Amino acid sequence: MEKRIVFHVDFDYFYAQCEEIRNSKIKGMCVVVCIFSDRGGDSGAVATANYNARNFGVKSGIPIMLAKNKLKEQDSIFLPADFDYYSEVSSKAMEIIEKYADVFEYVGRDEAYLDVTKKTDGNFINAEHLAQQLKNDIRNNLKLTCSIGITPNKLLSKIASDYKKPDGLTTVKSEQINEFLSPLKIREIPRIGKKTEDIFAQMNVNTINELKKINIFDLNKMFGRKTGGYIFNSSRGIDDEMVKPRAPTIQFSKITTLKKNSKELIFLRENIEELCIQLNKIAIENNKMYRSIGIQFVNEDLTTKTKSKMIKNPGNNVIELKKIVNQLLEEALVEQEMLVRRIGVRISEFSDVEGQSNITNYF
Ligand code: DCP
Ligand code: CA
Ligand code: CA
Repeated sequence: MEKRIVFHVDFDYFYAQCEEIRNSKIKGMCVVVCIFSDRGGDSGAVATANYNARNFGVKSGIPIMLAKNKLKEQDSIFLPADFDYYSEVSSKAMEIIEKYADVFEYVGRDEAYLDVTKKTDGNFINAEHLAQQLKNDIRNNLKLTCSIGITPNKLLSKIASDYKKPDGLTTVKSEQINEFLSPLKIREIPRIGKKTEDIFAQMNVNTINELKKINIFDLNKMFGRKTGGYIFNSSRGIDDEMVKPRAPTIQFSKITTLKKNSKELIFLRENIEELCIQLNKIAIENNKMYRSIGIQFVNEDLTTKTKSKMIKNPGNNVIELKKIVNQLLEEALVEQEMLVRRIGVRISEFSDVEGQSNITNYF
């Protein structure tokens, strides 16, 4: 296979950094973004935390209660996750990033792969300059920092972007692959989780260098041919997977928990029309017109129901939005037996409003 240069871009402590962007006053504090469960109080889990908070052992997935305990002596702030806002920041950043790629592959809200082989003439010095420009571009426009791995393939770039965080830039050329991988914990290999790590730990295999000493036949015996082959290749930095063109499917949505559970048209209409106003405002602020409109119920038993509709011409007129949403609401209420607990609206299938910049005018 021909030599390639691939970037993996990953935004640093993403949700928590988004919160710092909209309120710079919290920047020196321990910032913890929480997903509160519906049970109220402090029940729920930490989505992510900034690096100040991580110093005290706060990380993704731990109970909010535990995080509060770890930070009780610190200057800290606990915020509820605001997914719509993080999606907005993400789509602005992705719009900037994709311009740097020959091929752009969106992976999720906070990461993407870029094939930059042509743009850089396959030269790693050019690639480092390009990556630095990319970092500057999103920092200047959005105040967002990211970490980038620059290597000959997706696997290595994913590991490299995680190597020096936050605000990192790590290059691994073909001839450096061995020395880069050898000392790393096997857990650094994507898809090797705690279970696999434990299996190897029992065999006294902890680093990638040690992993490389196990031959392919034994790996196949332990994990089957597919996973065995993956582990064998990964520990040697081998990965032929191409960067595939993939754009984010962006959408904006608003959802609210109703004051009381209900399936009464008038009450639901009042609530959903308020969401239409907020959502349409976001579309206008982002210079977006939409073609797809949808509504969602979260029922009292937490099951969901959705209805959506495509309109002929892209638009962002709030009266039109309310009209369609009301139609969808009436349709959804036919045969609705359960009471509705949360109600939401979503818009997608965007096109840009011509003639205006839609990146820099938001913050
Ligand atoms: N996330 C979550 N729950 C998890 C893990 C992650 O809700 N258990 C969310 C919050 C993160 C985002 O996904 O901000 C991206 O996840 P990352 O694993 O990339 O972690 P961060 O971006 O927060 O931190 P960093 O990349 O700096 O390590
Ligand atoms: Ca991240
Ligand atoms: Ca990530």
